Amino acid sequence: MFFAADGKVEVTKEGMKLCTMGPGKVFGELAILYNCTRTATVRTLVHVKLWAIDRQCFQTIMMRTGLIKHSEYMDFLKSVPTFQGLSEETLSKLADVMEETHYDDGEYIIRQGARGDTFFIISKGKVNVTQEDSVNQDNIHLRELGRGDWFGEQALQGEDLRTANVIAAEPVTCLVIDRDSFKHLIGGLDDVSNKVYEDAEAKAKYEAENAFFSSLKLNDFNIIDTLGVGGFGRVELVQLKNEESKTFAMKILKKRHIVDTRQQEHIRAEKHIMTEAHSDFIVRSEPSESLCFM
Ligand code: 6J7
Repeated sequence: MFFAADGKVEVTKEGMKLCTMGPGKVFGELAILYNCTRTATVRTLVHVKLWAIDRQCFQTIMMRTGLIKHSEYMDFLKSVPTFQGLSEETLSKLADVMEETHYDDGEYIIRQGARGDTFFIISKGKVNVTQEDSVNQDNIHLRELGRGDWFGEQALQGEDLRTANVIAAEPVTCLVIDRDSFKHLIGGLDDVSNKVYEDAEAKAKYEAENAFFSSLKLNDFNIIDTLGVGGFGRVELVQLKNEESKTFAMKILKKRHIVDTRQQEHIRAEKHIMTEAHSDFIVRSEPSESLCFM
């Protein structure tokens, strides 16, 4: 295998020029790696200075580097609480299959909605996990992860789709494991298979809803029809003026009447129970002042 120190070489295959290469480039590794005959011809264009490594030396270096990496990965995996219950044999298999990948600051490691086949363990740097809110499509920050944290298990368990974005917050190195190895070596771990994010997701959803609904004013709605009339007021079918597909049942109460009949506590309790229900059919957020004081 050769390392170009100075000069210029030309690479051709079956008479066709493939490229030219200058100082700093490496060539001739394929025949050693795959134990095959040379796959292309490399010819000097000018006076060239090269460094050469023979097959045996190359293989020894590769083996040593591989062994060093393997032992580094083993030490790292042992330091991650989730993997501490794994046997030496399993850890060693994991260390064998892991691929090191690097990401720049701001780069998407995972995109929500994409298909996913890999599991990630962070060995260096920090990432942000965000999720697109279904109401107004804003990205909500869920958490920050760092060295020793892992992610990407969701798409490997249920549907193949990524459920959140993971974005490098600085230069990041991850150890990546493919779906099959994940299934055989990690997927059965309690920490991984029982990981639940509901709280963060519910919180994020609530915050997004809150931001959306608290900005609305009574004037933003059209009343379409009356759904019902009760002792304390009425329920109207309303729609957003600027997004007509968004319709709601809006309960309208007269404050004067509530105060006169001393129903304040009752009304507060009703709102509290509705909020606690965590139903997709109930708006949980605080209404804006103008909606409160209508
Ligand atoms: Br870390 C993390 N926190 C969350 C969260 O609160 N909700 C969701 N849905 N995912 C979260 N994640 C990780 C989890 O490992 O982000 C990954 C995105 O790809 C997800 O797995 P994934 O859906 O395969």
